[in-house]
This record gives sequence, C-alpha cells and structure tokens, in this order.
Amino acid sequence: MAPYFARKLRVGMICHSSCGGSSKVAFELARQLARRDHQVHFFSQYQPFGFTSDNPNLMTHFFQAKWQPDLHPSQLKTEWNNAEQEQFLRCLTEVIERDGLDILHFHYAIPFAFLVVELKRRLGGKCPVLIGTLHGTDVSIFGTYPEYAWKLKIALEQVDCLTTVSTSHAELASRLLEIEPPLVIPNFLDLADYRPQPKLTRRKRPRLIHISNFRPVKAPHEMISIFTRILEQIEAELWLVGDGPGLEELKPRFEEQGLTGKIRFWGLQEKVAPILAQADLLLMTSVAESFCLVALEAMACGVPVLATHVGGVPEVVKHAETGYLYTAGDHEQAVEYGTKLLSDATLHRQFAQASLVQARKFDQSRVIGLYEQLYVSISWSSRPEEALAAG
Ligand code: GMT
Repeated sequence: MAPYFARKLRVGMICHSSCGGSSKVAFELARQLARRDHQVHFFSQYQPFGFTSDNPNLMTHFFQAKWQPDLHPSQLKTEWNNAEQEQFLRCLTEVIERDGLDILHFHYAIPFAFLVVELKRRLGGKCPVLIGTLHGTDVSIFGTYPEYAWKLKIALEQVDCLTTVSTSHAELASRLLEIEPPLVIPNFLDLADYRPQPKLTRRKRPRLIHISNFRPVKAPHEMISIFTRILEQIEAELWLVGDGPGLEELKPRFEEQGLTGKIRFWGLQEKVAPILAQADLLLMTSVAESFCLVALEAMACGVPVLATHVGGVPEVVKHAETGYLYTAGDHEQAVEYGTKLLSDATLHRQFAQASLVQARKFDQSRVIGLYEQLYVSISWSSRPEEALAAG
C-alpha cells in the first residue's frame, strides 16, 4: 500500500517538451503524486507528446502555445532565447505567487538549472525548495566540455538537492562536474501499464525491437550491423519504434543491406507497451545511458534485453539473467548473445520470467515514496518552525 503522508505537498515539476525519458519520468512522477492527493503544477514549454491528465490535482502550464516547426519531438531544446527564458520565469513566478509551492523540481539540468537559479535570485526567501534530477546527456555530454561543466557546477551548487537515476550516473556527475554525488532515486514504471500480453499472431521468426530517438548517443547504425549479422545465423525481424532526425539517414542503409521486408517502422507512439509486449528481444546499442528506461519497460512486459554494458544499464538489466550486456562495439559478442537467446525457447522463458521479477523492484509503488520522503524532509528542514508545529 502507498505510504500515507499527512502533509499534502504543493510541487512544481519542470521538464523538456520532448518525448524522451526525462520528460516521461517527470510527467509520470507528477501523475503519481497527484493520485496521492498532492497538488502538482507541471511546467513545460509545449505540451509534451502524448501527455494528458484528467486529475484535478495535476495542473499543466505550457507557456508556448505553438510548437516550433523545426523542433522534432525527439529533441531536447537546450538553448532558449531571452524571450523564452523570460516567459518561463514569468509563468513560474505567477504560480508561486498565486498558489505557493513547497518544492520546485526540474528534470534535466540544461537549461533548467540556470533558470531556477535566476528564479531564486529574483524571489529570494519566497523561492520554493529547489530539487534537480540529472538524467543523462546533461552530464555525459555537456559535462565533458570543461567550460560548460564549470558553469553547470556553479548553478547546481545553488540547488537545494540533486538526485540522479543510477549509482553509475551519480559517480559520473561527481567526477565530471566536481560536485557531491547526487542522491540516487532510480527511474520507475507503473506496472499496471507495462505488463506481458498474449502474443497476437503466430510467427515463424523471432522479433527484435529497438525503441529510441535515433540520436548519435543511441548508435543506431550499430543496430543495423548487429541485426544483419544475426540474420546470417537465424531468421528474424526487427521493429523500430520512435523517431528522430537520425532515422531518415538510416533508411538507405536498411535498403543497401537488403533488410526491407524484415523491418517494420512504427514511428512515434504514445503507448509503447502493447507493441513491446509483442516482441522477443529489445536491442539497445547506446554508447551512454544513465539508466535506459526503455530496458525497464521491456522487462516489465516480459521481454529480455540485449544492450551495451554502459553507464547505469547493469543496474537495470541483470547480465545472463534478464538479458545480455555486451561490450560496446563488440558486435560478435552481441550477435552470439542475441542468437543464443532467440534460438533457445527454454532459456528465453527463464529470462522473460526473471525480467518480470527484476522489473517489480522499480514499480512506482516503491519509488514514488522515496520522492515523497525527500520532499517532506527537505521542505521541513528548510522551514523548521513548520516541522516543530507538526510534531
Ligand atoms: O539525457 C538524454 O539525452 C535524454 C534523456 C531524456 O531526456 O530522454 O534520457 C536520459 O534519461 C532517461 C530517464 O532518466 C534515462 O533512462 C536514459 O538512460 C538517459 N539517456 C542517456 O543517458 C543517453
């Protein structure tokens, strides 16, 4: 049962308008907190792809009505012009002055760490407690440019509490940005939404699936090469879910390799669970992943994972239990693992079962309580008189 927090919180949640993992996590956290009767204000530049809510405790603020035509929903818009920054700060200030907020929680550091620090400068003592979650390339890419890392460090040090999604990412952030390691609160799923489903069709060939935004960090060209080599060993097909500017560049490669007919393109999908549940193996080829939310989504649907051994992935996928982790770039190893799992039904059943067990560790019912505890303890420590009055 969900823990009951007598004190209902007023939380502001900020994220990018992309369809990526950090937005998904932010929105799901907002949705689950609202279901627990907290008052949640969700702030994003535009309405993120597929995000809707009919819970009166969850109020949305999309402060730019018209989507920028050159912004693909898979992209994170990290550079905001002055007008956009001002609109954002005005929108936050209005809500804070009207409704009051105990906590303001941003997801992905850029540009939000800089913007909330500016908000704090303007609001002084009226500023809510600031919490930031570092999600991925805000550290693993931006953190590698020394000048940028320095600016980020200065902003992040003015935030009241930093969290991140895996131990590996906390260590990376601490090393690259020279900050105290952030608190680790893993990503989570509502297992009511992600679960195994009966296979809809009888199939002769096993089905691999890849879900991403096809950015370079996902190394999608590696996926073609691995899939082509798997086809030399067994019959198989590949489903591609998601979209991104990188996908168009890949399409001619599929044709060159004679893969048309073995690949289905699904494009961007609001609900990936029903598609995922029809697959046999998730293939992820990323060069960096702080967590790999899609691996968790797959496991929750009873689909084992073949992924690169990078970042926080080993904290999610258990090697040789819920999938296989291969050394990035070692295609031979990836092909060997993939073929083995897809051609041994008993082994596949064992892995699928173990995946379901592993996914339960990340159910929202376990993780949302960690955020509630953090919010309560940090907002009370910043307002000791209120904590005393509440006993
Ligand atoms: O950091 C990114 O490039 C994108 C980010 C996002 O907003 O989609 O993804 C990251 O956050 C997800 C949610 O915490 C994690 O599951 C992903 O592993 C992480 N991506 C990378 O680290 C590349």
